[in-house]
Amino acid sequence: MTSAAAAALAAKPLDFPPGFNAAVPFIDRHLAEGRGAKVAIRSASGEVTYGELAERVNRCGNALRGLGIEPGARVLMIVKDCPEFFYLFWGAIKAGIVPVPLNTLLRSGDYQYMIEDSGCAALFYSPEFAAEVEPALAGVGGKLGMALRTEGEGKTLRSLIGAASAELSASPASPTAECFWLYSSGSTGRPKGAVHLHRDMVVTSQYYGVDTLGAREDDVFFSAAKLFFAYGLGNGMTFPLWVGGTAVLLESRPSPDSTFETIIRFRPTLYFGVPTLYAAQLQALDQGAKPDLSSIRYCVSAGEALPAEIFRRWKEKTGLTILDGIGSTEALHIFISNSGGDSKPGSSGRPVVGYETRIVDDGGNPVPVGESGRLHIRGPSTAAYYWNQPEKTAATMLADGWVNTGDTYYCDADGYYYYCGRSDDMMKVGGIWCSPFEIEAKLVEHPKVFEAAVVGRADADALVKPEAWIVLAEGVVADDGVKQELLQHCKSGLAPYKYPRWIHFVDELPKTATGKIQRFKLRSEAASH
Ligand code: 3UK
Repeated sequence: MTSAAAAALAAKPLDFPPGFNAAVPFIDRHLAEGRGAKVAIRSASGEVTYGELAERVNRCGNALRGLGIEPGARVLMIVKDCPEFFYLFWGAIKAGIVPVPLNTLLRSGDYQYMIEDSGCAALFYSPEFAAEVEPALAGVGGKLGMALRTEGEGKTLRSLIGAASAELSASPASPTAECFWLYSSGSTGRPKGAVHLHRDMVVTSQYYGVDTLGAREDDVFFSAAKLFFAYGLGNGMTFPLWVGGTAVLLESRPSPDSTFETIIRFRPTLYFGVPTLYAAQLQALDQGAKPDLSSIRYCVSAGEALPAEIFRRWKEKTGLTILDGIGSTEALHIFISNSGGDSKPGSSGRPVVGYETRIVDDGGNPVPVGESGRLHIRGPSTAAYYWNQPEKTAATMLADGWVNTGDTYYCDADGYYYYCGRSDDMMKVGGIWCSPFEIEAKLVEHPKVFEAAVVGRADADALVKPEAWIVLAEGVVADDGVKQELLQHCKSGLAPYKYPRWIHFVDELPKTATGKIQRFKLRSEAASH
């Protein structure tokens, strides 16, 4: 039997009662199970018990209905990691409304696109993001029914929650009814809304959270990856709510300082990071930081491949094991993973229970063990489709429930999976999607740029970052001043993680006879630098 088949076999069937609404097991169940007084959420601004959480979710669901938002309508969330994120997400779901958390690092143009694409009924945002959100609201004009800040002066989500009724019965749904969306970026074109179902969070919480990671009721979860990522949404919200544990939230940007402070103060038992952050934290440790990490049972990494060297140095410095696993927005969470008793540094691990995997060649035929090919996965948490994108849906969501991950992988004789790269031009920067074409488009917008090509280059920690090769416009002199000007141009117009870390000025770009940029030549050029 292949390891994939064995894993799928080991999965316990999940039980969904008639009319199943995901808010019932994640929120309401804890009252029935006597956890009302237990702390569900802990952050610098205080604590929220399971009892308070359930009540505020009800109030929020009623507030949304009171605003005239109909069941099935989408509400966009541009919300920092705070208790209101929970109230809004679960209040919507319980009321039959579809929440759509968005990346809070994006720019107004991205938000304007998502408002129009989703056809949402409302948008809620933390005041911190007003500078990018409000121009988007102005840009869509009358097309959006309503936008409200979560907190602050006047009418806000918080004031509405305070005034709404505390009683709400869950809107009847089903395991395969539409529940929430998450946007995922593509290499060309705009982000796609992946439509997830009511069962999906149950599947990821049980099969990865409990059965693979070993999460339990006495765990305290801290995810440096934000709740708006599928990764953070699981780590920092659905896993703790599934096992009746405690979620620790950090509102601000996850830096080595802020994450160490949070760990010292709240003593999490499970910590979730991305490779770039582990690398930065290691640097802080090398420079003398001595945080008490003794509360942590396991560290988890996902979003991009964890270099074996970071795994090794972290273990040496902290004594802690980082469990690398690959997940995706489409699968909702991790589907191939290392685990406590079963890990191989440098690999993504083995398939998570409940998921099947196959590695195929360009013709769709399985490749022999040890050979690389395209990774396809199948499991009960994958998105049903991309909103409004039948072609992209068909290219990714294949026949019989298989999903094309877009990743190239090989599997060794022991059943461990190794990441070899993407089959498109997309790159992960700090665990977040980054399209080279988007950075190129921003660069050529600048009058001093004639042509630009962006490729991924590995930094000293073996983590990929964007590198730009630029042909300047006629008569422009290549000097440090132009470099700074172009960097500033990128930083002000793109999400903050998308600027090129290296800029090279060249006389021309390598091209094919038909004028296509030969990125592979730039990549090998980069490798020889
Ligand atoms: C890449 C990895 C190698 C890979 C995610 C955990 O990253 C998540 O979702 P996204 O939709 O990106 C998916 C893509 O990211 N990737 C993620 N993890 C790894 N590559 N090793 C890894 N460990 O290209 C994949 O196709 O942003 C991660 C849980 C939920 C998630 N959504």
